[in-house]
Amino acid sequence: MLDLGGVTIHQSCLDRAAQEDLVAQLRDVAREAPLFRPETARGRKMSVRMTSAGAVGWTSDRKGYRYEPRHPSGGAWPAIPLALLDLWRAVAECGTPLDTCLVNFYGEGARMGLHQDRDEASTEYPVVSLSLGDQALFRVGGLERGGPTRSVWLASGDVAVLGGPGRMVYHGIDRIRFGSSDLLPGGGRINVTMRVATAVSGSSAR
Ligand code: MD6
Ligand code: FE
Repeated sequence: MLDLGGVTIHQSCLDRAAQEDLVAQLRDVAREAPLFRPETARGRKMSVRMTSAGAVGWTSDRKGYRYEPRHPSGGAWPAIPLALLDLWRAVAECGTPLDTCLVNFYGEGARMGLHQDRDEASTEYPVVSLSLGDQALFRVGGLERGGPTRSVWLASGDVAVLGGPGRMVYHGIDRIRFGSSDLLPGGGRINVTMRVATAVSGSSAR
C-alpha cells in the first residue's frame, strides 16, 4: 500500500484473470452505453472516451459537469458489473453502496488534466479507481490548484482510493505508456471510478 498525500494506492489488487473478466464485462457496458468524448464547459472535447454504469452516469457539455439518469443517446445506463460491487466493498471502507461507475478509455495520447472530483452530492464517500491496461502517470496534488504535486505510475490491476482528507485533492493523468500492457489487444488504458454520486451526507445504506 502506498500513500500519496492522503491518496491510497493498492498495487496489484486484481490478478490477471480478474482483470480479463472485468474487461469483458466493461465491453458489454460499452456495447449498451457507447463510449463518447465529453465536451468540457469551455467547449473542448476531452481526449478520453467515457461511459458509465449504474443508476446515474457522468456527462459533460457546455451546461457543465453532472450526473444524469440516462446516456446522451437517451437509454438507461447498464448495471454495474458485480466484480466492481465486490471491489468497492473490499476497499472503500464505506457501508453505502456505489450508485455509479465511470469508465474512461485512454487511447494513444489521451490524458486527463488536473481536477477535483466535485460533482457528487456528498464528499463524505470515497472515490475508488481501478486501472486496467497500459501504465499511466498519475499526478496527485493538494486541496489547492497550483500547489506541489507528486506522481506515480499506475499499472493494470492497481486501485487508488481518494477518501477522507484525500477526497478532494487535485489529481490527473499526465500520459500513458501506450502499448505497455497486453491486456487490451489494441493497447490503451481503461480507468474505472466507483462512486456514490447521489446519496447525501449522513444517509445510510438502503
Ligand atoms: C484516471 N482518475 O486514473 C483518472 N478520480 O484515469 C481519476 O480521475 C480519479 O483515479 C477520482 C478518484 C480516483 C481517480
Ligand atoms: Fe478524478
